[in-house]
Amino acid sequence: MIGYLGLGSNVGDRRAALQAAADALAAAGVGVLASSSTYDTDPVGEVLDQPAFLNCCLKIDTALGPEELLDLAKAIEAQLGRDLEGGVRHGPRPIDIDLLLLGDLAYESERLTLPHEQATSRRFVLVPLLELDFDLATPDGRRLSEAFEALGFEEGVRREGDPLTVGA
Ligand code: PH2
Ligand code: MG
Ligand code: MG
Repeated sequence: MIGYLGLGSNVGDRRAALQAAADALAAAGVGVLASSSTYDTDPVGEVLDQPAFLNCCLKIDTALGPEELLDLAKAIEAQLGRDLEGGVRHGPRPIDIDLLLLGDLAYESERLTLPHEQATSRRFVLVPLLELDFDLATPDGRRLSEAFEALGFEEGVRREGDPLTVGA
């Protein structure tokens, strides 16, 4: 199934952390088909007083179901040094791997909602997602480009650098 992941980092060498996450996903058997450019983004949400993030999105191909893919994402976050117990919720983190879209799946469990709420509400997610595929839509047919258009411009999102290296 084709899916889209959001990667973020705002501690340490941000680009190295995003690349390490993409490499770890591929090493675990996830097909990493494409990366967006990387974007330097203003923190949004509950904790605003923290360093700027580096964000990008990956297009993936996987046979894993949503819960298995989430388990893998959490394992890679832990492997890359994210303190799963002590960290401030929504606070600074060396790596964050979020499941944004997985095929046409609308899915809800205690720990996961697909599509991810941020896939239609946050510029730091929508800019890289639309760079990868401008025709993306949610399972109910809502075009992400229209969700993007409805947002204001308050959330700063600046292109930082080239896409991550994938499929090498
Ligand atoms: N992630 C958050 C909270 N706020 N802001 C930006 N710009 N980028 C993020 O990845 C991000 C955030 C929680 O995961
Ligand atoms: Mg996140
Ligand atoms: Mg997360």
